[in-house]
Amino acid sequence: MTTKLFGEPVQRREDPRLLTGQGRYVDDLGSDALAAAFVRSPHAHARIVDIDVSAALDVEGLIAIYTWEDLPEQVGAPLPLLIPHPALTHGRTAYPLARDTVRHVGEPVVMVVARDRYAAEDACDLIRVDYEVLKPVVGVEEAATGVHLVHPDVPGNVGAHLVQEVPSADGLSAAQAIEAAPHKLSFRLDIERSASMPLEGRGVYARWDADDRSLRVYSSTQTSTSVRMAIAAKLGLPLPSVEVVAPDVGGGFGVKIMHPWPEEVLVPWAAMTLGREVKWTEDRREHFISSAHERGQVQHVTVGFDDEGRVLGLDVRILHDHGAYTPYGIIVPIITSTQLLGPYKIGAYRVEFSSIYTNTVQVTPYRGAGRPQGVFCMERTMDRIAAHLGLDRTAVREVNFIQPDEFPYDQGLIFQDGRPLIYDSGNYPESLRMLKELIGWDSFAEYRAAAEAEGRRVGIGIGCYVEGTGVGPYEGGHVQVTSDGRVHVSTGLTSQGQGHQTVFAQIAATELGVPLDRVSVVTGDTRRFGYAVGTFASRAAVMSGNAIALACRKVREKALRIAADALEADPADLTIEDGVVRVVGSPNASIPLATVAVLANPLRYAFDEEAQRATQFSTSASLDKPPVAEGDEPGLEGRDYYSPIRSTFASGMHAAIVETDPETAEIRILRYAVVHDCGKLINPMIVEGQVHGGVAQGVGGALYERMVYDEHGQLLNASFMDFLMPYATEVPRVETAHLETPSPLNPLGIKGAGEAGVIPVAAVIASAIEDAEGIPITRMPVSPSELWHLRRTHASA
Ligand code: MCN
Repeated sequence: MTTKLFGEPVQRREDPRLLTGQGRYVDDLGSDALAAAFVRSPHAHARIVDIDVSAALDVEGLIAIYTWEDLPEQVGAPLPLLIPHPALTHGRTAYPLARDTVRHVGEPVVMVVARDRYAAEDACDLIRVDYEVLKPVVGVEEAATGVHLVHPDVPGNVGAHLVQEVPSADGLSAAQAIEAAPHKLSFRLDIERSASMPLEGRGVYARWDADDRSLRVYSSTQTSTSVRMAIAAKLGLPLPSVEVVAPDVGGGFGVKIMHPWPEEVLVPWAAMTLGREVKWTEDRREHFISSAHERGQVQHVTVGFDDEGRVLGLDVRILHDHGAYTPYGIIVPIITSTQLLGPYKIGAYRVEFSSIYTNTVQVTPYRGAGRPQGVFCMERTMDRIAAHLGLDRTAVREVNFIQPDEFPYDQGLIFQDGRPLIYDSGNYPESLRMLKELIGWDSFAEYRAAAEAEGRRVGIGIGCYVEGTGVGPYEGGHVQVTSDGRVHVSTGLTSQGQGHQTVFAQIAATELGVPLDRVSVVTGDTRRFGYAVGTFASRAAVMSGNAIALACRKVREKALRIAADALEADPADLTIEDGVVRVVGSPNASIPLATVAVLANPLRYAFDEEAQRATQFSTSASLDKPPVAEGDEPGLEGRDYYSPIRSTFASGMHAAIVETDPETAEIRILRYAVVHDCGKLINPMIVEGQVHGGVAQGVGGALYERMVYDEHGQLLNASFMDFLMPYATEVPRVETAHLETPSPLNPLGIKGAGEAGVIPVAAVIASAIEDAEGIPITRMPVSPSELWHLRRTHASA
């Protein structure tokens, strides 16, 4: 490798285009397409008695109205359950249009297609749906009583129940270890429901080509290949007749991994049925009430520990509010329960969760996916232990850390895919040392004293996490060098703003020894790459990054072989620099990679004179061989896949200093520090951006964002007027330091980074507020009015 771009803080190449309004999102396409709109349920739980569309038929510009009855069998069948699990004994998914019962406000009931969105919405307004309202089941604890049911055939509203138990080294169960421990504490910890709010909502635009019976679909998705497979299966089309393109996607944060969404089936089906282009663009209210939420867990913790704070036994019981359906299986509570232990090795562990149906929007993974809840549990527990023993909070963490020489470390737990949860590498004591230095942990007492002297109330908090990243099963990369010396990279997963155009180009440029501006990258287009999984679980860098590197290595090897032939040199003596293959130590012996690409194709189409001259002489050596040798292929291109045996574990630690107003209880974050370890960094600037974005979302989850349902299952704050998100004014400057412990599991030594920023924030802010106030913080988010009430309750207790 000579053109070393891996590891450099290269500016994001996609930004000038995106920041100057030249991005192309789904709604920018198909300006002549028909518009789809949906009649959605106003009730949380109701039986559909009758649907009367007659008044809507007169709307000018109306093209079609569809109810469930109008859908062909396969299109109208329930949507797939994407990740089954043996513990999910009662998995349920929705019909694309409600069949006879609606189970949350916002569930689609009727689809209207019209000349434009105005006409479509007018028609929706005139459609009358008669409902027999049923008792809504709201609130996970009420739902768990099973008195009223969301699905009549799911007893107790329990979709899944899972217990995992890891005994201590000396064979004690968690209950026995807790019983035998010198100290014991029990408490409850809640995280409220929230959701991802990408700037661009969901959207689908479909074009049917009647001549060759093919469908082109543009979807604002994180998983274009899976959407393609789902559409082909649902619509009964051969896979090659369906292409799905994710154009620019204005954020996803998990919500766009669900596939297919009802609209992703219905819009293409309508396009095919009507022989017209059809488009649907989600509005913000639809995003609130018809997409997906997450977080939303009640957690009961019992912990036993020794005098130094060493955890001897831990018992966690989780009630997970799954909403009305389980399209994504039980991945969220599985992640909470298996990654909750974080960087700690503890004595014995028992975790149990029940996944409970309620008449609310379904739950699917949102950035961090179950980890913020788990980290809240574990880190609040560490703080409680420290408070109980009168120890420094960092000392309690330190005594429980897995040590650097203990990797690979098996937590004894089984993940969603049935594989054991094994941490590959890390250095937690060093992370903590770096964090304490960065935030000034040891000198905080002086800062506090000075602040108190001014009548200010401040506190410091900490939170640690690990994150399994780069999950399989696979991802691929294709790399082609063309005769103009350009390098075209494609991979099937999609981009929503993570900077893949830049990092994948950095990898290819480094591997092939070409300048960055020679490399172009295509993601999320099934026309270019058909086999892929998608962008979620902080996997793109690990999965596609390594696949692209492996594909480049194939191309490099072929390029060196061809160049060695042409230069009459040994491939081992060759290097590629700035797009030119050179013989090391012979400055005049060189051949441009562009010419090598011409030589690689026996058709020999060279468009510039130098390449034409260079390619004329080299056929003679192969007179006794066919132009394309057996096992070879024409062209300078290669494809490879990366498929890991298990995830790699990124980790990090955050600390914050907060100030709480003694009178108004307003909470301000004064400083926020992050030490982050995602193995080898491809681009430190992009990773910092990812961490900053994650922290901003975490601040939202800690202080502002929550879904407020009333007892009727109505979402009371389904707009940006009422659902508070932090502005730049509420997000502190994030001070970041990187630690690099390479992953031994993949060729590039990298771990994921995309979710890390969000994971510990609620725990860290809770820790800091608790430190400032001296009041236990057990529920997040916490608002100033809640803090004010907590103060009063605490004072009177
Ligand atoms: N990176 C790096 N070096 C590493 C690891 C990562 O330079 N050692 C870079 C990657 O190359 C990539 C970025 O950091 O450009 C994030 O990498 P990765 O951890 O692989 O995450 P993904 O690219 O798979 O992105 C998914 C992740 C998830 S799960 C959510 S949710 C999320 C997130 O990314 N959604 C996002 N970040 C987002 N950022 C934006 N702008 N929009 C979203 O919707």
